[in-house]
Amino acid sequence: MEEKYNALIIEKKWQKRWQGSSADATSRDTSKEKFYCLEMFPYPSGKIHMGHIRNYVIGDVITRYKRMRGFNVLHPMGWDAFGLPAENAAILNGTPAARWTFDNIAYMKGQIKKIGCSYDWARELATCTPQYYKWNQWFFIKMFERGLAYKKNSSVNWCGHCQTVLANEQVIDDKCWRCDSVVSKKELEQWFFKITAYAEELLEGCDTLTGWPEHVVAMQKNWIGKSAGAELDFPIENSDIQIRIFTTRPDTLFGATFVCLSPAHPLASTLTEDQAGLRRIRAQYDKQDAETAQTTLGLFTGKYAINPINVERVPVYVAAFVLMEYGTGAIMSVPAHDSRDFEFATAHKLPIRQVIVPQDGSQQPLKEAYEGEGVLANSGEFTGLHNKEAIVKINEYIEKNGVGTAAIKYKLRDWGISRQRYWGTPIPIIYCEKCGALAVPESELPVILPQDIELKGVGGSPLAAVESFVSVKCPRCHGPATRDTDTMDTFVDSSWYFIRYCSKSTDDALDKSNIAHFMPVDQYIGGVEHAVLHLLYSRFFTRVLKDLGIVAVEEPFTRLLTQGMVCKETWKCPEHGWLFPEEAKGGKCGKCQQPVERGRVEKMSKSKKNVVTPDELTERYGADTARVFSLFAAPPEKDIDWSDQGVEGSYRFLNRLWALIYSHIDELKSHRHAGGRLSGPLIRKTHQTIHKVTQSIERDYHFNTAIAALMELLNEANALRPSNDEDYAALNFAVRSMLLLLSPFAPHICEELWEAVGEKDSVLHHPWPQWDEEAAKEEEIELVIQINGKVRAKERISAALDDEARTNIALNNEKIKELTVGKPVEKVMIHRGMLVNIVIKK
Ligand code: ANZ
Ligand code: ZN
Repeated sequence: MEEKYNALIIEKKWQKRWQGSSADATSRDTSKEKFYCLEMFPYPSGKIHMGHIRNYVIGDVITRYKRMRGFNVLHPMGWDAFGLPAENAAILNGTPAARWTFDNIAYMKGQIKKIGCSYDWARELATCTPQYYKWNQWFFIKMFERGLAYKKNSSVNWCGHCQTVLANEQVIDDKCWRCDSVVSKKELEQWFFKITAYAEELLEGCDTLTGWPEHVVAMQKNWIGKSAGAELDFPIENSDIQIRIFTTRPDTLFGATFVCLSPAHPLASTLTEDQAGLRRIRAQYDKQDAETAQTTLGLFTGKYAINPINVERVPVYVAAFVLMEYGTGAIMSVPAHDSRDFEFATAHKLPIRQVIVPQDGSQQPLKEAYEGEGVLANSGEFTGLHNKEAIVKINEYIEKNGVGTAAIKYKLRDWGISRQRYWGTPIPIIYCEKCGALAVPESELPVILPQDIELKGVGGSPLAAVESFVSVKCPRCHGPATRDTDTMDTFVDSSWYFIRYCSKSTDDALDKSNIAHFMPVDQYIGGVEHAVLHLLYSRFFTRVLKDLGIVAVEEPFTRLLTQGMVCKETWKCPEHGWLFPEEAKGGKCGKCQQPVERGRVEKMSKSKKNVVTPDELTERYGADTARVFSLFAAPPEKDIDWSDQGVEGSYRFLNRLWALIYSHIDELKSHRHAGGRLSGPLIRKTHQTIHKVTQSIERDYHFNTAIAALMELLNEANALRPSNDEDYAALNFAVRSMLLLLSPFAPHICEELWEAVGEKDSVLHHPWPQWDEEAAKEEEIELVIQINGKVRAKERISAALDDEARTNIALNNEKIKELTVGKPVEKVMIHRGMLVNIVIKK
C-alpha cells in the first residue's frame, strides 16, 4: 500500500481532533508537577508573521515535550488588544476600533490554529474587554490608595504625529517608537506609577534571574542604574543660597574648579544675570536628551560658590549637559577627571587641576580627562591616599562637618501612564471641585470605555468630547463631577496578563489559589526588543501584586528565552530600491534592466520586500514543514536565515519518514512487540537518539541538534533492509521511538503515522521514551596489539571505530609507547580490525 504524504489533509484532520478532545485544555492537576509555558502575546495588527510563528512554535515544542514528561502544563494565548493602530483605523476609515480589533483577532486566531500549537483556548483573553481592563482599573485604585499612583505636572515627550505623550522608553533616538517622527516636549498633568519605590528590590531581584540571558539581566540593571556617591552643599558667596550637588567621586573634591546647574534647575534663573542667554540655553535643553546633549553649551551665571572642603571660590555655570531629572540637577565639575567637564572647561577656559595621579606617578599636563584610579595629589590632608580609600575618608569628613551626606541615586524614573488616546483603559478617577481627585468606588468598576464614538484624530483626549462619559456624580458629595478622560499606557495591560491566564477567562475574579498553583511562568519566550520595558514593568507589577496579597512570588518569569529574528535575503536596484525576488529575476531589475545587488540578509519586513507569509508556507508544505524548518535552521536564540532550500529539506525529511513507514506498514502494524531483548546497531542508534534528543531539549532547547539526530536515525533505519522478525522488531522500535521524539516538533504527521502503525491513543498522551544506558553503549571489541608479531597489549575499544582510529589507539597505548620509545615505527598492519601489528626496527 503506497500512500502519499498530504500535509494539508492530515493537518486539518488532527487539528479538528485535538480541538474535539480538548487535548490542550489545562485543568489543575495537583498529582503532577505544574509547568507554565508562555509566549509573549501578540498585538492584533491584522496578520501573523514568521517572527510570531517562530516564537509560538518554540513554546509549543516545550509544551508538548513537558506534557509527555508528565507535567501539568499551562500554555495559554491571548491578545494585547488596546493600542494606537485600531484607533488610527477608526480615524482613517471610520471602522470602530473594537470591530477592527476583533476582526483581526478572528483572522489571526485562524492563522495560529493552522500551525497546530496546543493552546488552552478556554483561557484566551483580549485586554480590550471590560472583564480584563476592569482589573487594570482595580490595580490602579489599589496603587492610588497606597500612593503608588500619583499625579504630577511634568514635561513629557509629545509626538505631534500620534498626538500623544510617550514614555521615555518609547522615544528612540529622539523619535517616536511607532511612527518615527521627531518628538518634542510639552507640559501636562500626568498619572505616574511609582516604580522607583521598588528600584532597589528590582535591582536585587536581578541576581535571582539565573534562568535569563545574561545580557537581558544586564540591561535591566543598567536601566535601573544605581549609583552610590554623595550629596554636597556649595554655598553661594555672599548669600544664604546653597547649591546641592550629586557626585559619585567625592575623592576628586579638591579638583572641583566650577559648579554647573541644569538649565531647568530652579536656581538657574535666580542666579543668572544674562536672562536672555539662559532662555536660549533652555530652548536647546528642552529639545535634547542625555545622549545628544551638547557638552560645551552653557553660560556663566555671574556668581561664585565656595568649595566646602578647601573654601575655594569657584564660578557657577549653567550647562546643558546637566539633566534636571538625575541626581540633584547640579554638579561639581572636575575637568581633570571627567571627560564632559574637561570639554566644558576647555571651551570656557576654566582651570583644570589634576588631583588623581596614576599609580606609575606620571603627571604631565593632561590632554584629556584621566578617569582611572590612582593616588590623591593637591588634596590637603588626603594627599597620598589611594582614591578608593579617599572616597571613604572624604565621605566621613563631609558627614562630620555637616556639608553633605552619602547618597544613592537611580536612573530609573517613575512610569508615566496617562495617554491622551481613546483605545485604552479609562483611568478610574473622578474630579470633584469640592472633594478633589477621588477613585471610582470598586463596586462601580469597570469604568466602561464608550463604544459608539466618532474619532477625529486631532486635539487632546477623545474621551473629553463624550459628554455622557465625562459628567458623573461625585462619589462622596454627589455633586457634579467629571471623569479623568485619559487612558492607560498599554504596557499596563501586558504587565500582568500572565497572572490573568491562571484563571479561566470566564471567571470574573482573580482566583488566588489558581494563581498560587501556576505562577511563576516557568518558561517565557519572546523578542529581545522587550528586554527592558515590558519585562521591568511585569517585574514591578508582580511585586505590587505580591504586596496586595494576590501573587505569592516576587519574580514572574523563572526562565526567559529571547528568540532570534527571522531574516531573509534582500534584492536592491540602484535606482528602484528594494525589489521583490520576482522583480529581480536573472539578476536584473524588472523595471530598468540594470543589474541588481544581491542584498544582505535582513530581518523580514514589508519595506525590504523580503517577507514570506506563514500562509504561503503552510499552504504549500504544511505546518509541520514550517515548524521543522524554523526549529532546524538555528538554535532558538539565534537569527534564522531563511532559505527555500532549507524549507524543501525539511519537507523532504518528513516525506522520507512517511515513505519508510508506509513501505513496511503491514509489518509495522503486526510486529508490535517482539519477544526477548532487542539488540543490534539500529536498536543502539535508537537509544542513542532518545538520549541525544532529550538532552538537546533539556539543556538549552537546542531543537536543531535534536532534529539533526532524528534525521540521522531515519537514515540508519532506511539503510536497514529488514528480512527477518528480528530486523522488523528493530525497525518497529526505531520507528515508534522516532514518532514520539518527533511529535513535539511535527505533531500532525506523527499523530497520523502513529495511528497508521496501529496505535490507538494520541502521541500527545504517550509518555516520552526512555533510553537504556546499557543499550545505548557502543559495542566493544578487544583490540590485540603486537610488536613485531608478539602480543604486547590488549585494549577494549568501541566497535564503531575505523582502522585509522584503531591504529592510533594501538600506538598510543601506554605499554606500547614504553616499548617503542626511541625506536622508529616502520609499518603498522591491521588484521580483520581486531589485531594491530606494529613493526619496529630492532
Ligand atoms: C564629580 C565627578 C568627578 C564626577 C569625576 C564624575 C567624575 P553616574 O555614575 O551616571 O551616576 N552628574 C551628577 N548628576 C548629573 C546630572 N544631573 N546630569 C549630568 N551629570 C550628572 O554619574 C554620576 C556623575 O555624573 C557625578 O559624579 C556627576 O559628576 C555627574 F572625576 O561629580 B561627578
Ligand atoms: Zn465631591
